[in-house]
Amino acid sequence: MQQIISNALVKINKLSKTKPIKIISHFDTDGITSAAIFGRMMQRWGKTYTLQITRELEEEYCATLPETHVLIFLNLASGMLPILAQKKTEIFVFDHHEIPTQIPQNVTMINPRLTKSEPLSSAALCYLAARTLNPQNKDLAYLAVIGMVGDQLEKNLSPQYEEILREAETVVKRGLLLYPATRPLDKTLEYSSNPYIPNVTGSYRGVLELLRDARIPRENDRCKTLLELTDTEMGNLITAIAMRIPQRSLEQSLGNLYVIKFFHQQADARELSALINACGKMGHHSVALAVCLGNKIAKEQAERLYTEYKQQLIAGLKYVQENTHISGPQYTIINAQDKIKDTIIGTITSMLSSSATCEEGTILIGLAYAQDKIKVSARVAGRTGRNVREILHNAVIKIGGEVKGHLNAAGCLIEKTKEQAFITELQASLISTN
Ligand SMILES: [Mn+2]
Repeated sequence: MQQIISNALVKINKLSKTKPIKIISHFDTDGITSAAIFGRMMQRWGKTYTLQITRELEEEYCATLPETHVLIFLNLASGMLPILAQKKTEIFVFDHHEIPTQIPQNVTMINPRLTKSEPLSSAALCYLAARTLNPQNKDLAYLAVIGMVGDQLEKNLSPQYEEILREAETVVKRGLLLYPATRPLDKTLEYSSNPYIPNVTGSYRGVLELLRDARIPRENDRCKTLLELTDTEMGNLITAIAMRIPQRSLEQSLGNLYVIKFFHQQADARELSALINACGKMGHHSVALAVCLGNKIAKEQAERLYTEYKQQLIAGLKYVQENTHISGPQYTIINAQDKIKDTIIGTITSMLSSSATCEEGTILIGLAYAQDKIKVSARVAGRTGRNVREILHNAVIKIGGEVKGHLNAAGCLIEKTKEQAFITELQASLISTN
């Protein structure tokens, strides 16, 4: 990987002397942290560049990208190589997604899948590039940690990540994945939706009972944070929660907590990832980028967007709870129309499918209007091997639409005029695979 990165940097350096550079990155946490690292690296390198964050890399969007520029893609484009091949300019792709087709002549690919090396997020690739160029860029390691958490690559830590964590001076602690781990535990528990703990989430009295069961003492009239718990206290807390939620949710909620330095304070990388993700989802990409690079005003704006985003999620969950949906054997179709935003329908279906009340093997499909289209998100509860990508694929064959995603999480966009036709096809597809 190191050799591929070094070669790419040499090429970029050479090209930058005759051509302007345009960076295109994805709007999720990994994409935004990638852009922040790469942008700062370019700035310190003395290179000028323009940067664009995009939600999706569609053919139409690709057509708008100027051939007068060297194009650098971060956290996307591995799946779009045939389209990139048509662009008459040099292209670099720093990405970790699957490469389904041959790499065209004009594309330099920086992707860990090429070398069978360990999985790395795009932010980690960008960080390795930045570090190669200038040791001063080691101060950007915290962004690679946020990107890692954003892409959920933290469960099986590879040696490369161990090194990045050290360089970011990360505090790693095993335990319960409630966040932020830096906030007094009573508050974190009260607002915990993942895992959702019956009679504790949303109930301060329930929180106090749980804390009593777990024998977690108060200190100076303040509840300890997760980060401050001793190993015994952490163990007791997990036992007390295990009595209240199903085994499946508990297993998903155990792992490493990562605490990094951010704005001169200790901060939970998961919380920061959620904050950046929220800004991206709400369409405020420049706020998200500025937060990554330490802008104080942007941080305040981001906090407001994050709160608003969480409120939208809660309103969406409430809508789902209070309305009836199309359901059949082991499936539910939530046709939210304009009641839930297209940018959060995926998150809502994910949250519902991992909740304790959702039976293993159940398929959840959410539909939300996205201007003249409908955004469709499909998820399956648990790891049963039921293939939601295929189910969606079979449903859109007749009506049109490209399915993206994988076995247990997939999505697509369909024409709004095909709403009823799609639901009919979808039900047929669901029943035939059950
Ligand atoms: Mn990624």
